[in-house]
Amino acid sequence: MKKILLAGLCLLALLVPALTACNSGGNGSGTPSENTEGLIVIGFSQVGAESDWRLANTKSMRETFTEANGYKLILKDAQGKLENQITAIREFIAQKVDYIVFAPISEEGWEDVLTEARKAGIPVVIVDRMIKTSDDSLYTCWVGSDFHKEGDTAVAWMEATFQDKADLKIVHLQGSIGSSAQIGRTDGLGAGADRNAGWDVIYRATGDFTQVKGKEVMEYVLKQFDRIDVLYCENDNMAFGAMEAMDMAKRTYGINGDTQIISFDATRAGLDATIKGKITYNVECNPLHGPRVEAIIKQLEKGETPDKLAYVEEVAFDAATITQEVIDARMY
Ligand code: GZL
Repeated sequence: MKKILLAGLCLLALLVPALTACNSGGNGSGTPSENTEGLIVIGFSQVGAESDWRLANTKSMRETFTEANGYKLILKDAQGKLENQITAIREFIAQKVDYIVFAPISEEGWEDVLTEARKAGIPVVIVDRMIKTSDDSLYTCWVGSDFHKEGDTAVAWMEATFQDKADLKIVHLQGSIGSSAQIGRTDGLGAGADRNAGWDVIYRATGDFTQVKGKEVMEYVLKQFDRIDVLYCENDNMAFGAMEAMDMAKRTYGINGDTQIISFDATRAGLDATIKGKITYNVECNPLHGPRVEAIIKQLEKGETPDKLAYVEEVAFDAATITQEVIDARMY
């Protein structure tokens, strides 16, 4: 009898998780699956996987919000589409997650879905980029970079470095149009061009923060312009694509070349290009937001009130002074 009973209990033990698993989220009931018992459920809508920066950002979130740390992370990759982010946030609302976290692909278009999240009583933490809204009660708090400061840092370096040049022919490779990162970095260059009469932005286009599009745009540019003094590139991956195009066109760049490349993100690959003198100046944009978002959620869990806006400290790297020790000491 005992053996039969034990066998029965073992069989039941095997069945229960399987049944639970079958019901986990698949029943459309809108409740997180039972296997999140005791875990804080985080719905995270990520822009996509367009750049090294984005991959490092996603990695930071995954490494922070683990079940071992007490979280269930539901990560949705929007593949670069605003409508996918809005759909994901609606799914998180239906699943009654504990927190909604998202990196907004663009600044516009969030009022309706964030109003729905507020009605559902789900705190929203915005990470990385920002949204444009007149009602900041639509989100609990934000953590990310000061993109205008990043642009200003790059332009201050340009003004110091090129102060003796009568004129400067500049090509501007923009990030995804409408994203805070693009807006801030573009505004920085715009203000610099307004202040420096000799600066001439001879061409401006978006490379959408990707290497493929950065190369495509630069292939076109190189056919139009023989002289490019500066390539102001709003992230490393577009700079890598532009370098590919310049290599193919046998155009020189970097500290000993005709075109000085200014980039943003300072990813590991970007800093490797900087210490090699291929990128002349690289402005950091720190992607390690996982621990920062967790600190906010821990405060909220304790009933505390985190700062509404939290800017991350960032630096910049000059090919003339960067060292391998500095690069090796970095976390990404
Ligand atoms: C910046 C981030 C930008 C990076 C790009 O915080 O939003 O998006 O600069 C990334 O590399 O694609």
